[in-house]
Amino acid sequence: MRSVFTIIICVLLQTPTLNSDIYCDSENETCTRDISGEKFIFYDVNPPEGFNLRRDVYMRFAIMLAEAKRNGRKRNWHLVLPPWHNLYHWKNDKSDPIPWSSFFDTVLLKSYTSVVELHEVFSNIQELKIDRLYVLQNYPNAFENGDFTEKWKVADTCNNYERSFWGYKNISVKEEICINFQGKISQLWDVIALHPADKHVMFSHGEIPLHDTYGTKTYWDCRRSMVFNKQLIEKSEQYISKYLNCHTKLCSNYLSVHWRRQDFAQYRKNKVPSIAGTARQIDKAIKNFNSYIYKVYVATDAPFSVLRQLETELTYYGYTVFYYLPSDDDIETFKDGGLAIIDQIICSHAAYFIGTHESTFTYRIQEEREILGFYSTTTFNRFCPDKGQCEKPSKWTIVH
Ligand code: GFB
Repeated sequence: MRSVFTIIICVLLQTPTLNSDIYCDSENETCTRDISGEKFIFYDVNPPEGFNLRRDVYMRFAIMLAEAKRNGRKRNWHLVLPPWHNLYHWKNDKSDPIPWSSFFDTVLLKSYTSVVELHEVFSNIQELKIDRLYVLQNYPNAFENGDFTEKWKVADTCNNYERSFWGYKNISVKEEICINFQGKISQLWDVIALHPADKHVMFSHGEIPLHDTYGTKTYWDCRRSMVFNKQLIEKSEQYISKYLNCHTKLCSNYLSVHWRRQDFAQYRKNKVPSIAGTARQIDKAIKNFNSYIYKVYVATDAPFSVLRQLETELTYYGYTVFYYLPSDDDIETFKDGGLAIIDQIICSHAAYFIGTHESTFTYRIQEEREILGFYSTTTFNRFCPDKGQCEKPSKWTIVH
């Protein structure tokens, strides 16, 4: 009788907030816990990882939260968007942490699941003490006994982890726990359950947990909510309209390429083409696809002198080459991250696209084109090395 009474009280206590994932257990005395408290997941990513892998890591966390909420759980949990700070590839943006709104439409991100910018967390508090920082680390041998199994455990030894907290000096941690982790991200809920009263939980090395499911409708629902912000879209559309003379979303009059160089050209020489080989492949693709196309948009991280060499080669074939040359104002306004996004948007709208094998920058363009509705044959194309094998690109088509 006493336990039925306790359950009723607990239900009454919880109903008005509609905001708790705490299930009152009649057998223990936890019913008095604060059920109105909001809870936050923070995460960060291995410092050398670039912008476009980080976008995927975000999706893993966002989907983990959205799926739990879809099942009626974790209603008072929010995901904190880690500011963009000190990214290895962004040579000009090393100073202040950049909020997600500088790149994305955060209203749409929030419509997918409950996400907040870090500065929003600070709108209520001066100082943040994270209850538990879980430092995720790989198992020394992922394929123990020949199998990759899902597992995690509190680790006996901790790898070196340098806390930076995106440059914020008013963030600290009460306790740090190292976790060997392998497999799906939803296992993190079990890690969180180690300390159910925690309100601020952080995971470092957020890139280690994997998607529960990749390329499914769930994946694409989240992906579709990652829309670039209005200014970046407008800037890109102005360029497409003014220079490429296309005034619709699905352009028919230019080909685009993502020509990843830098570390790819240096360390993956046998996977990327030479400059002359690149021009040859572009020419071949245009002749096969639509020989009336004569405009080629090049997005690249190559030094300008190398880009000019590609331009010379393509001009020799009779093509007009376009690339986005930011003004000083553009650099100031959009920063390295925004300028790269402008390149991605312009590539997304082209009649035909060729990307760089195993570049996440290319993958995100391919996803954008799937969302726009291009035929997949115009999207999943890659540059091949001049000689040797050229694996087919993986093809992740949209699921509605
Ligand atoms: O996004 P990202 O990590 O993709 O590329 P990958 C690295 C960064 O290089 C981008 C710049 O975020 C941009 O800042 N970048 C690359 C570009 N391509 C372009 C481009 O066409 N235009 C402009 N404006 N900028 C990963 C790396 O790169 O590849 C890892 O992050 C590692 O560190 C791995 O090197 C092999 O997947 O291409």
